[in-house]
Amino acid sequence: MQGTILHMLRETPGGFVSGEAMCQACGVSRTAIWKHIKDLQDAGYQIEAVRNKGYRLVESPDLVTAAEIREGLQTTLIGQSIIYRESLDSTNTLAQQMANQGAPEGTVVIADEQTSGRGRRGRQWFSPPHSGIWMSLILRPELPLAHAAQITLVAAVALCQALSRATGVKAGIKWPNDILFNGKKCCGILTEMHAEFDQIHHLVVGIGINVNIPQADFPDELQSIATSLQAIRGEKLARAEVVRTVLEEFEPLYRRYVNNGGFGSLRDAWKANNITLGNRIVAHTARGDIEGKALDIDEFGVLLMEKDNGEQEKIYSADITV
Ligand code: BT5
Repeated sequence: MQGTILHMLRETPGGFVSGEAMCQACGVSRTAIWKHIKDLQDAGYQIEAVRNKGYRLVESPDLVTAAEIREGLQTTLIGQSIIYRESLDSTNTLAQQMANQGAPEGTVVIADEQTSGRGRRGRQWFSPPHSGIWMSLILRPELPLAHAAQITLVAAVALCQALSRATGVKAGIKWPNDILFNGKKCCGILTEMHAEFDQIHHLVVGIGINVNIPQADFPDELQSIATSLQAIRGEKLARAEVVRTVLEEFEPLYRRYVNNGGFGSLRDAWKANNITLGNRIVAHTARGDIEGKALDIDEFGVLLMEKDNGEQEKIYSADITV
């Protein structure tokens, strides 16, 4: 309902929309409309109300509420259900709970702030309020467990394409889960899964995007390794627009991935956006550090390295230093 009201206000930039027209569009009373307008005002929307004229939108805050994201969203699966919270410990945690309780595929859980955002291997993810995109997608692909990690690569391609389309920022993928611009990380991905026997029951793909974080606001330990779209572009961006673009880029890639049975069909798109291959890297694996050149990625998303002694090595899971 708030989405419809917002949509009507935005369709009439600078002008008034009558309360009557809103009543008709929403099928509710004037009092109900007034209550929704009050809620929107409380959320930070500046809406002018003038007797006999109606309502006028003066200014919108930069919010990532369900109503804001839905406005013009061009997807049919991802984001058909959106759960927004002002603050969460971690969107991945709530998404896992909801997935266990049967939330449908494509559900998006998003928060304005995370108090305990997490990265891989128990690391922390800096997630301040009003400035980032901290969200998790619930997916239910019918795939063997061994394929689950590839979803991170699918999301990475979607993120690069979305940043390029929504903001013009040409970022690159550092295998497997980092999106970098000029060597600094602007997005991270954390895929978590629940499996039964050898099949995926559900996946939660957590996506963090530093949008409107001034460079000086990153903590000291992140200064040299993190950046934001605002720092890159020199201006603030509308977060909801970036969210929409990410969901719109992810959906067709995900469908292709699931229907064509794997990462092979997206490999070229991944390569086109990667900044890993061809470089000397160190792969920090559970078996120790491996140094050499990143040669290629195979149709399962596995990284192929050439070690300094000329031997080739397959890297299934690691942190990479480029
Ligand atoms: C990641 O882990 O990059 C995965 C980040 C996923 C975050 C999303 S937000 C929504 C969802 N809910 C969650 O709780 N998480 C997901 P990893 O590759 O392990 O990188 C973590 C490292 O990145 C940290 O140890 C820091 O060095 C650095 N880091 C922390 N916060 C950062 C930030 N906001 N921007 C850039 N780098 C950051």
